[in-house]
Amino acid sequence: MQEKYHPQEIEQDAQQYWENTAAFNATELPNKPKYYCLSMFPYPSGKLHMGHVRNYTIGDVLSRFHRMRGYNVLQPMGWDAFGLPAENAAMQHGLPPAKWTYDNIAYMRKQLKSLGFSIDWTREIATCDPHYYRWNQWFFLRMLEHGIAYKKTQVVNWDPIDQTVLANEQVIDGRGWRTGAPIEKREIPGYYLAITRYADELLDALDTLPGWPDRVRTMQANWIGKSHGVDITFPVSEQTEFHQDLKVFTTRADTLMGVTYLAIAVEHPLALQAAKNNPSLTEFLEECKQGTTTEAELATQAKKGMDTGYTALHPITGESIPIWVANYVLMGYGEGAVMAVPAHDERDFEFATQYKLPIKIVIRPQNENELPPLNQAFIDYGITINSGEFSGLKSQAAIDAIAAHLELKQLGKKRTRYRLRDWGISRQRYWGCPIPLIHCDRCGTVPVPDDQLPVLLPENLVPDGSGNPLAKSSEFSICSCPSCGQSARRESDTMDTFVDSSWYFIRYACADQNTCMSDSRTSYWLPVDQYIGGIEHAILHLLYARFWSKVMRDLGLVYFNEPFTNLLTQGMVLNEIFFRKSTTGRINYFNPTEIDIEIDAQGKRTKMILRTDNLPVESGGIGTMSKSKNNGVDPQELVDSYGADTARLFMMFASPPTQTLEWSETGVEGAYRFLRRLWRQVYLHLQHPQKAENLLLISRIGHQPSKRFEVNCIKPLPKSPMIWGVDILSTPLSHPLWN
Ligand code: ANZ
Ligand code: ZN
Repeated sequence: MQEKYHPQEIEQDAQQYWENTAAFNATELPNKPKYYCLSMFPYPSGKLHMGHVRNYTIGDVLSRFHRMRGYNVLQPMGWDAFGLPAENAAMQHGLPPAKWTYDNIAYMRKQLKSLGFSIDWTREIATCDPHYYRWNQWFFLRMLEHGIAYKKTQVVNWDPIDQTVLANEQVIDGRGWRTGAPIEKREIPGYYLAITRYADELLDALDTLPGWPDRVRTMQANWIGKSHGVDITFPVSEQTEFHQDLKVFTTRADTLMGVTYLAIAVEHPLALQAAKNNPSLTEFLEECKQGTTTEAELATQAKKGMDTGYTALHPITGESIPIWVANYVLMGYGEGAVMAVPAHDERDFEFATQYKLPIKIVIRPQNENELPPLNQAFIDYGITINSGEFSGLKSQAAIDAIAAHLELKQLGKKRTRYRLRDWGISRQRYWGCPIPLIHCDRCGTVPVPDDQLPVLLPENLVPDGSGNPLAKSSEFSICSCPSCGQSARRESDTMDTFVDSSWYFIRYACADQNTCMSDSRTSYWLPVDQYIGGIEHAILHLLYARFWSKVMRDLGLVYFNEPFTNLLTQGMVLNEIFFRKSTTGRINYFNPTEIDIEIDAQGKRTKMILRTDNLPVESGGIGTMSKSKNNGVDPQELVDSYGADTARLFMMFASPPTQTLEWSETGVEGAYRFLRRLWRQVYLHLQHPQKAENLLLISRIGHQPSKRFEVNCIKPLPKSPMIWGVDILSTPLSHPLWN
């Protein structure tokens, strides 16, 4: 053993040794307990960022720990390789997205290897590989056969920059999740997966997941949004040309006697009918088309509306009630119409105040001494008042009584609804998995026969920003109809990339399987014992993956109910933000590595300057490492100057895995000095074994009182004693394992 700590040499040596001995290749060993440790696979954007390093370090520590405790560990890795950034990069450089993607994968794989993660690389998956996406296509066809995949035309969120449809989940504050562009509404045909059929199971099974953070379970439950209510029919007055009654969905039938107007969505058929001979209404509906179909957005935007001039009859009193179009009513939820009760609903209150519509109080607080507020809606349950024969009831009793009454008159029915919508998977994009369908003039839409799968995505096209190059490629598009043989056209839409990530963790179990989607090895490895990734995937990815797994189960392909037994959402990596504001108000961000900071004896900052021009900069505080704030630190530089172990050690020690981690150069140096000292201790120990010292390091890195993590190091390798990172044990030091 050498005297000095030279991480680069040591690490290279160790990594080579692991590679030569296939140390981390996992095989199915029926007599050993298995531990499937999965970190969310990266998008191959070009190079690793600190978030990846943290994610994969946590996963690796858990993998090593379980390996040491006798588990048969699988820790795989792959690439979420389809998606828009590749197309955009391709446009910028005039290169096919395939080349950009594969180059990035090669570079990032090298980076991951240099970090010394104990990954089984034989199971590597790239979702853009036909061996993988072939099974997306195959399974899509099975879902089509079972009616789980189906086609419909719907108002969708259109991202004008990426020129594609986005799922509601992909619209954040009215903007595209990737481009940040304001989203427009468009009507477009596409394929949908019936995730709503699984709504109840997806919701109920959250209770079977104690290993998930409560926060994530709550987010999923809210997303599914089950609510119990009543569908109520308001007969439309005779003089209107609309010959259908207006149906609404309400969770508060107890407030029925307080309805003062009805509000319908901008796209509601009644609104369109009313607009036919009402130019200002037509104009208003047009105006509302800008914006999104998402609920969060509709709830927060300024309320706008217009009277249709139509009226409907109150189902109990027979009173005539005006029908308004309102931008806060969602076409895609309930019936696309609401009975507005301004006295007891915040949005209705705001709207009624704005348009001077009457407000009628019909619920009072349970506690008689409590007064309902005058300048806002009283939204709690209470006791009905001013409600005729239904007065004096508790809210729940009133709901039941009113529902029963309406049911007798055939004007109402209790109903359970979900906020969850079916998952639209069609994207008008090139760099994705082709939807395996063929359009024939004679036979209609024909599935590609299984023996013709995969429908290969051409890898040589270069998008130019004007729509989908697949649609323009005759080589791709023109084909013959599998059913009649006549010339036909291939579907040019590709699948949402969330499809790719919905089952990659299943494929890892049998990545080399070329005759079927999943084989018996999935029964050995799945479900995943520990999943680790960012909280940003708490809804979309995790819900889709759960849904997809359940469909695979129902079609007899896997045998578990839930794919991820335990979930850890790691905290963000933060760093200080430095900037200057130019005279025009433009903000320029500088990377923290370019800044020199002077500190006085009291530890106070006296100076912050940009090294290149010696002029002062301002601090914008601490924020998530991001490109936009230019406050990222390149993990590669860190590894190059200190070695992977320093990076890993710092990651694990600076903060508990689920908490944010503040970047600190001095922290990194501290980790490095520690490893140097440790190395020296081992060296001395080997020189003078009689002076044996216990080289245990103890540190708490977990916060849950039930799980005290403690740390043990030193894992000698045969060739030379090596210090390999840290292995984190969830057993306290008093555990017999240590004796
Ligand atoms: C009358 C009422 C009175 C309501 C009251 C609430 C409070 P959840 O629980 O989320 O399902 N609603 C129904 N359909 C809607 C749509 N398409 N767009 C916007 N809002 C809609 O909410 C159900 C409630 O949301 C319903 O109950 C309805 O307003 C509104 F004091 O009806 B309520
Ligand atoms: Zn045909």
